[in-house]
Amino acid sequence: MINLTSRQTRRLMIRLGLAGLLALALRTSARFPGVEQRFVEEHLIDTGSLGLPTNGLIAAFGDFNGDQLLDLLHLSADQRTVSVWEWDRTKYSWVERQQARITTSSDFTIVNVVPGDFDYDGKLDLLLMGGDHPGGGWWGRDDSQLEMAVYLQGTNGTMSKPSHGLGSLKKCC
Ligand SMILES: [Ca+2]
Ligand SMILES: [Ca+2]
Repeated sequence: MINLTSRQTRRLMIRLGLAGLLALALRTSARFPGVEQRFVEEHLIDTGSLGLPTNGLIAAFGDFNGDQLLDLLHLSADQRTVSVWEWDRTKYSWVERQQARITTSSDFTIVNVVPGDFDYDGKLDLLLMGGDHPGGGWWGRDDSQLEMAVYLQGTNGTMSKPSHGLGSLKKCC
């Protein structure tokens, strides 16, 4: 058995403590980049289109089919077609619900898409805003008039425009 004086015991404890800190520091440094890298860079991952069209834009979001997965509302580049794209978790891709596609007449350019359940039946409907020459948006021109049209979702997922219109808004003064 080794007999240590209190001074030697204190030195030994300090050395053990320093050795422990050194070991901890070496172990911690392995978590930082450059020692044991799991990730090469930090940046957004290009996943491709995931089935979505490469032109136009995503105009709105909503759970269109009620499966609690967020779906996308795509507006075509000519601003005359709105299509519903549902997320398919098995394919890991967006799939268009073709029966829900809405194409407006040539005198209705869409400037806004507002999803909502407008008839309170539990199915998501669409309010389209636009016009023949909507200009620079809501307050774009003095003579601009904004038309609105509601499309209700049917039982089979189709979209239908009700026979009665919502009218229009016109900038005044
Ligand atoms: Ca959904
Ligand atoms: Ca509805």
